[in-house]
Amino acid sequence: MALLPILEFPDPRLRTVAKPVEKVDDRIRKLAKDMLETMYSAPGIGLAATQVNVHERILVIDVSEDKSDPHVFINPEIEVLDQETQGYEEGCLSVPGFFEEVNRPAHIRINAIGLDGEPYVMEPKGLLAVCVQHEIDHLDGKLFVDYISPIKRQRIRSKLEKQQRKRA
Ligand code: GNR
Ligand code: NI
Repeated sequence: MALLPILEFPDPRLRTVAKPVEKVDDRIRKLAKDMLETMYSAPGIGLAATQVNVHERILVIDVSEDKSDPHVFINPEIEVLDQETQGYEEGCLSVPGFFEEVNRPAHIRINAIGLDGEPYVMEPKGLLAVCVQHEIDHLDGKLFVDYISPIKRQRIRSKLEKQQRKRA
């Protein structure tokens, strides 16, 4: 059991673009397990490796109410299936305490590798589709606050910096 520390905005390490996982081995399986534990403990519905300062393309998600539906996506690739978008009030463990509406494609297909090393395809809907896109953004060094107004983003940045100074 290992809980990993989560980086917080505006930490520049959150802007790192993650590299593909080359081989699904015991190191990656241990990382996925620790990420799931960290996500459940937070608690959150998703976690990208970037948030725990590991810059490889792996993310974990469970949008169930009772921790009954863990998903691990390695080297995920997203295809947008049509033009429809959905708005959702997003939060982020790396931007604690702030929530803002973000619009994203509603219908997507995900190609990824599982913990068994085998490729799989999925067409997530609703919150799962929102979350997958939010997590893939992390792997590309993006945060949900990049989609809101610069004024709001700056306000969030100042408040989090102040909190972080108090803690340090
Ligand atoms: O726990 C989380 N909740 C959430 C709510 C709406 C949209 C996205 C998310 S993901 C977030 C966990 C997190 O920060 N993952 O990167
Ligand atoms: Ni997040």
